[in-house]
Formats: sequence, C-alpha cells, structure tokens
Amino acid sequence: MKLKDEKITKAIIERYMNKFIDNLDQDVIIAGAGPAGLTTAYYLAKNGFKVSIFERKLSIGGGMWGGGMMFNEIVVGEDGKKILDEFGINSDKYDEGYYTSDSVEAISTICSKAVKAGVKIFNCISVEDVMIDKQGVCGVVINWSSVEIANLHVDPLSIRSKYVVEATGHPLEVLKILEKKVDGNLFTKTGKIMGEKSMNADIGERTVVENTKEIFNNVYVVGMAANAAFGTNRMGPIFGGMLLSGKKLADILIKRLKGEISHNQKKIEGIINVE
Ligand code: 48F
Repeated sequence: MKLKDEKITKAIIERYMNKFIDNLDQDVIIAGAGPAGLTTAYYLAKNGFKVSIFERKLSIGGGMWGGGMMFNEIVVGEDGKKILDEFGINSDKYDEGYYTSDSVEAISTICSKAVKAGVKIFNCISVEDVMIDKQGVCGVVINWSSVEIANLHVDPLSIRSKYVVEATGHPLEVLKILEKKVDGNLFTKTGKIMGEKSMNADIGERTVVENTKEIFNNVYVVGMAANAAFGTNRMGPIFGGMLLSGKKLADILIKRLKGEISHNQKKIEGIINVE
C-alpha cells in the first residue's frame, strides 16, 4: 500500500479535534502537568471522572525529571514510597524514612499511568485566565503556548469544568490571575497569595499536604503551589509530598463530585458585577 501524506495530516487533525471537542466540558481541569497535577489526575480518572490537564511545555512532568540540580534521582519518605509502590515505580531504601528512585522512571511511569487511566493531556497549551460565574470559577481560558511566547494578539478559547486545579508549581499562575482579576478574597489568612518561604524539607513536606484544599470557590490548589499560596516552605527535591498532595486532592474532589461533601461555597460580593 502506498502511503498518502495528506491522509496522515487528516488523521492527526481529525483525531486531535475529536479529542479536543470531547473535552470541552469536564469534571476537573488541571493547570500544569507536574507530579502533583498528574497524580491528582491519575486518581480521578482511575475512579471514572473526566479530567484533562493543560500543560504549557512540550514535555510533561514538570520539575521531576531533573531530580535535584539535575542529579536525576528523587527522594521520598515512608508515605511517599507507598504511592511509588502503587504506581509500580522501583525505589531503594537509603536510610530509615528515606527512599530514592530514578527520576526518569518515576515521572515517565506517572505520566504513562495517568494517560492509560484516561487522563487527557493537552501539551503546548497554557492556561491564561479562568472562566467565572456567580458561583465562582467554572473553567479555564487557554491558548497555544507558542502564541504566548511569540506575544501574538490572538484571542483564546474557553473550556468548562466543575472544578479547576492550580498545579502550576512555584509560579502560581492561576491564583495570580484570580488575585488580579476577580473581586473577593482567596481562602488564605490574608485573602491574598501568601508567598513561598525558603527551603525546609521537613516543614515543606508536611504542610504541602495540609495546604492541599479549596482556595477559591471551585478552585483547588495542589503540590508546590499549595505551599506558595498558603505561605509555607519549599521542600526541594524530596517529592513524596507532591504525590501525597495529589492523592489527597483526588480524594477530596471524588467526594465532592459524588456529592458526599457539601460545597464550601463562600458568598463573594462583586464576583460578577452585572446582573
Ligand atoms: O513545577 P511542577 O513540577 O509543579 P508540582 O507538580 O511539583 C513541584 C516540583 O517539581 C518541585 C518542588 C517539589 O519537590 O519544589 O518544584 O507542584 O509542574 C508545574 C507544571 O505547570 C506548568 C509548568 O510548565 C510545569 O510543567 N505550567 C506553569 N504555568 C502554566 C503551566 C500555565 N499557565 N498553563 C499550563 N501549564
């Protein structure tokens, strides 16, 4: 059989468009395909929920590939190791409470398991805004990362979801948009982004799980973004907290999607100013 170049083109465009159209209305949209966002997505999809991730970069996996300072090994603690085991990722005991894993094996396995569980990942797309109604956030506004990088004046598109997850790591891109554009406070002590504190692995690993929660109506924060939002420490190349944060958030969202926990909706004056 002779291959037709235009048929290859048509197959790609048609399949991508179908995938895209099928994902215009979601249970959960996640901004950022780092370890925390991917872990959240994996557990949601595994439980039958419709979840997609938009990732700015060509490659997914965020900051996990490079381990610490490009030494491509990661460290996890006792609880993090249990999640590595669930994913089927090899790890070696280094000392009591310290396990190491090859970072390439770790993140490529998490990516693969997430996609095979049904997560739809759209790479090369940046979340540049949120969609809002009287109840709070109800989706995201996206554009090709190349449009953003080239600074082209091209209008974006909008995707609806019941919940949006801020998983952009250190830069907190979704929350910065909310802080700037939407009247009403974030659910932090100050009502604002509190800002990440300097390195302390012990505190950072613990608080990243505590800080994994709703931060604005229908917006949840996970992974490094959670500590940056609620003003606690970074933890560096120990990654158990990212996985545990992702799993915790999936559990919360599953309960909420099933109606097992009530909405923590706060009335936000002026969220939309026009009747
Ligand atoms: O930074 P990242 O890996 O976040 P994480 O999952 O994990 C943090 C660790 O890597 C490490 C750490 C803990 O040990 O401190 O830093 O919390 O992944 C965030 C992803 O979000 C993408 C970005 O390219 C990265 O892959 N991203 C950032 N802004 C946007 C975005 C955006 N506006 N739209 C889409 N993707």
